[in-house]
Amino acid sequence: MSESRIKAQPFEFTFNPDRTAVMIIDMQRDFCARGGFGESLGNDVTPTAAIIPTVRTVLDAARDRGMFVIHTREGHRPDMSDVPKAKKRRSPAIGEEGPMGRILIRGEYGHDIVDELQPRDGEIVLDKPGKGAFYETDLELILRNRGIDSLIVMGVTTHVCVHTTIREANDRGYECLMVEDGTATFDPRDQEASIRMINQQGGIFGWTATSNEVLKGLSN
Ligand code: TIU
Repeated sequence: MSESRIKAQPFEFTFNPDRTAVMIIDMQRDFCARGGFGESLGNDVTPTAAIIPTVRTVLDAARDRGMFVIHTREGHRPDMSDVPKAKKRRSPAIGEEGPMGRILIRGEYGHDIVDELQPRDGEIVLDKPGKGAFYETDLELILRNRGIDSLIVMGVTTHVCVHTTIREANDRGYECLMVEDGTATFDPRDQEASIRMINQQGGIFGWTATSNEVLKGLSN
């Protein structure tokens, strides 16, 4: 397949859809629904829940295009043997019982992806213990085996798991585009800064674009 183009910041993003993965970061109930990990940290989940329809629209366009799709989930083993003490100290709710099950624990209702964005057969679901999707996962192997060189990234939260993943990917040589309105922070003040931090300095970590521009690029 030939090269596609997306109007983006700081300049046009060109990509080959056959070598591009759409990554959806941590669109879990724990971050998008009441009573989960996000709320346990003192946040309002309204902004993270609000992007679900936009993420779904871009995801469906990528599916129609036959692109490779990866969903990530932040979480830990039920015995919590993979939770660093330092993480538990500053996120004490991890492992505690909540209205959606034990917070941020694999297999619990709250840990799973929201209904609207449930993975389909053939899509990768990647469980990660940290904020970045490369740390202690087989993501790099999966991308290499599939010949992926570019990532279109959506999900939550922009400044935490989305940024960490894009920064890890950028250092590994992947070209990343972050969908501006397909990502969200709990505090809206952090969203604008997060977008600027990706596309500043000539695209120091990659590109950003609106979902409208991404949809145009996926359809041409
Ligand atoms: N706290 C916060 O903003 N985010 C996280 O802890 N994890 C993710 O971003 N997924």
